[in-house]
Amino acid sequence: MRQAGTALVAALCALALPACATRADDPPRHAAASSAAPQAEQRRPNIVFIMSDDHAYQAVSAYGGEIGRLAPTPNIDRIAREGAIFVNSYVTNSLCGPSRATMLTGQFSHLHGFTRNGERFDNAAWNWVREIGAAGYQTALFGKWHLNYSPEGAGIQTWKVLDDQGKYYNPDIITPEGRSVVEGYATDLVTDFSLDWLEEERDPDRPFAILIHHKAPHRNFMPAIRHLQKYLGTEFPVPTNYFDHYDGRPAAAAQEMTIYEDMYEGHDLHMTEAEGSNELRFDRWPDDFARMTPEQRAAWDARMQASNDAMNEAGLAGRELALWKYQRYMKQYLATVAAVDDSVGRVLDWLEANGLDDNTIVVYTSDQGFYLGEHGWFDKRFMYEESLRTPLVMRFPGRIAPGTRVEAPVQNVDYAPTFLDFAGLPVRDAIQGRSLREVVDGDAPADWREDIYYHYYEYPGFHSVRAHYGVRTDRYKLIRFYGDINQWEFYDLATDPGEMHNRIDDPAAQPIVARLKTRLEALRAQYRDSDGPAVRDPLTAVAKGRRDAQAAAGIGHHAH
Ligand code: SGN
Ligand code: CA
Repeated sequence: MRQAGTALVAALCALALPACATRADDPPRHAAASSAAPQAEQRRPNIVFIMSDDHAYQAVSAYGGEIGRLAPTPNIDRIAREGAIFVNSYVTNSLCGPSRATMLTGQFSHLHGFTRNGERFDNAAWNWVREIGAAGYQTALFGKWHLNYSPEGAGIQTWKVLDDQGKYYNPDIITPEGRSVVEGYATDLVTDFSLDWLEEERDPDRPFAILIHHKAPHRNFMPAIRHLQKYLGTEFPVPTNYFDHYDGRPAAAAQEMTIYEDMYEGHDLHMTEAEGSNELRFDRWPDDFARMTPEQRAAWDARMQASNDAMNEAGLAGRELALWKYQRYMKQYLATVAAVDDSVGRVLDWLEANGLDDNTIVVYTSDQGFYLGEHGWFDKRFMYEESLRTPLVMRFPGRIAPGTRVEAPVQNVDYAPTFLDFAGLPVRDAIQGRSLREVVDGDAPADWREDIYYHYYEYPGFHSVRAHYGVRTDRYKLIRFYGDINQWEFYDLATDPGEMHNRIDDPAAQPIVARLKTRLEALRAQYRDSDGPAVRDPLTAVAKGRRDAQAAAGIGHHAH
């Protein structure tokens, strides 16, 4: 695979791809990596694992959608152009804490035990960062942790984290020394912490793994001052199912996550009370704005006032107001993404300027996907496409050919084994995912998975999304919602990509539905999530998950 990859790089460079052209002055680098194989192979790669929070793949221009065209992410795209883009990248449970715990452990929620936000991750449990640290890597984490108060005891050597969800302006920062408010914009601060560590604290003679985990573009969508007006004049395309009827989908009908009704007008949409006033409308958590300095707030108001005044003057209602809210949401959300993309650019530039880009794996992903108005929603949780998918791009010069498109279905359960594998460490049995090294040449091995398993638990909870689990193949999706709703759903994504028609009762679909039900049971058994009755009582499932996680992680064998 290695040789094939190198040959492909050479072939692509011969075609003068832009990514290669910028390196024309330094042609032997990739070639040298293979001819000097014995030495190069011993040089363990650095790992830069960048993750944002709630970044929809629809808002990453490398994925080619219309939003990306209007609000491009050139630096994230650079990773894809110089490496691989995973076009079928999914999560196992579309929620922050469970996803992060999955990325750390390589296990589904029911095994690591963190099934819903508000759980507490056991920092003593096995995770890949501690493992590669023990094998000689320097490890550091900056930004969002959100698994419990801090990473204390998780075996990450250096860390500086946001408190809980993190605040956009002047966030509380927790370090081993304590907690303090640091003035600045969260995305920029997390980048500064990361670059400072790389520049000043890192031992240049040892490989490193740095986790740069942003708060943005998570709710309440507050952009940096420099980006506040970036999209104010841009009209974004309204999803065709923005005004969804939810017919045949009782769980979708019962959620509380519509842009038109469930977003807080002040807190999330930054709308003001009246023309000429800067007082925010309903603001569920006033601290996000109250903690701005007077200068920051004045700069904010100066840039937002005209738009807010125009809105108040227009006196919109009903459908018009719902459409206005969609546009305001997109403007603010995408402006927070702009700072994340700036951050990625700063990190890539730093690697290049320090000659580290060749021997460093750079990964960009999000903890899950997000709705950008599809079905009328923001937030995530559902197994419907936009939140099930998560962006994933990866660069590793000489090992991943520029412009690689990975079609194989991958999941966040695969990240831990990937990092171990690239670091030259064995993958342990308790890990349920597989190393992405097997698919980054664009050619999946014959025994690679063909479908993916998903399980969401957090109900009752924010946004009232019922617990559900399901299977997605390359074409079909079968979901079972359970708890106070017992509902199966079936979609043919080839004919109904927007998942508007639940065909579970369609006679023509029955042979496929039957096949998928069998397949779903097989997956539940394979991943050991086969405790059927637990689905009636999510709390029991959590307790079982904890027990299984401890057994799987072999707790008791590891001294921490
Ligand atoms: C907060 C948000 C919710 C969001 C959860 C989970 N409300 O509670 O809208 O679903 O986080 O997000 S907020 O107004 O406090 O931001 S997650 O990314 O942590 O899973
Ligand atoms: Ca999230």
